[in-house]
Amino acid sequence: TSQKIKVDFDQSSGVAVMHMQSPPVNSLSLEFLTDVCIALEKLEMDKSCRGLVITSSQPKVFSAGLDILDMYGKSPEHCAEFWKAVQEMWLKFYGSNMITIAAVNGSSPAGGCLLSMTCDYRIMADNPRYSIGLNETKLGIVAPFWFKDTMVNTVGHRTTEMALQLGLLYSPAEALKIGLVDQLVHEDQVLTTATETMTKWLAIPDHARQLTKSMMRKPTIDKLAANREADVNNFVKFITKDSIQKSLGMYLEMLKRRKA
Ligand code: CO8
Repeated sequence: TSQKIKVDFDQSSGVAVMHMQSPPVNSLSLEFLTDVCIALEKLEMDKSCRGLVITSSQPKVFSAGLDILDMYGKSPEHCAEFWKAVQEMWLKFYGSNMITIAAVNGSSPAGGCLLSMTCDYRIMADNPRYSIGLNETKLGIVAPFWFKDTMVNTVGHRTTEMALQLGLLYSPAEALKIGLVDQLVHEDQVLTTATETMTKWLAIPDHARQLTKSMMRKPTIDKLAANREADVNNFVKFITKDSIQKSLGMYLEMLKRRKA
């Protein structure tokens, strides 16, 4: 695998830990998404690997979501390639046969939140400085239907409707309350708690658990799988609009200003 992803696989437990280490904020660029997918595919094919914990090596951030620079000032062809990679990541994680646990050890906006929601269980650091949610509308963009469906499947329809319209980013305590994350622990304990939780999930026979997971998720997955091309076309048409490009440009400016 690439240097931006470190995978530690423990043969004896059958559990792999995927560390995202793409500085500064693990933004999901085309290159990074491709690497993540290759790493996941390898683990998926290894029958001895039953569980996967995904976490961040970056301080304070799990993932900043999709790399805005892959959507800003890029050709329609590039945007299409990028979006296919985003779809691929979601399809692979949401449909994984492995037990997947997100060790959310930092902020996790937008695509970062999506990635964590594809997992079977989420443990977040209880640091009130961190936030998680689908904040797309705040960037002037719209979370596509499969982002929405994933959130509905996680926290229900009404909560998703408000969260998406307002582009809400939740504190860990709020995220726990609405069920966007399953458990909060101290920052130092996120990864060890994930490993402990994994033990509980590993005790369930794989075939029964996998069929159950598939039963819950298949309708959502099938919806995108049957409409990938149309979804790419929608994205490209939307994201390359002048007005949308302008919104993204302003958002990037805001990120820089906030820093100064
Ligand atoms: N993409 C590209 N660059 C980013 C991103 C990003 N998502 N996030 C941060 N960066 C950059 C910053 O601009 C900054 O760059 P530079 O050093 O050149 O100034 C650098 O990364 C470090 O960022 P910060 O200084 O802000 O780091 P902090 O540790 O202070 O904060 C955060 C970390 C909280 C993650 C903060 O960076 C943040 O809020 N980032 C923006 C997150 C965000 O809103 N992401 C949304 C992306 S859109 C998405 O994922 C789904 C899109 C669905 C598309 C649907 C269209 C139809």
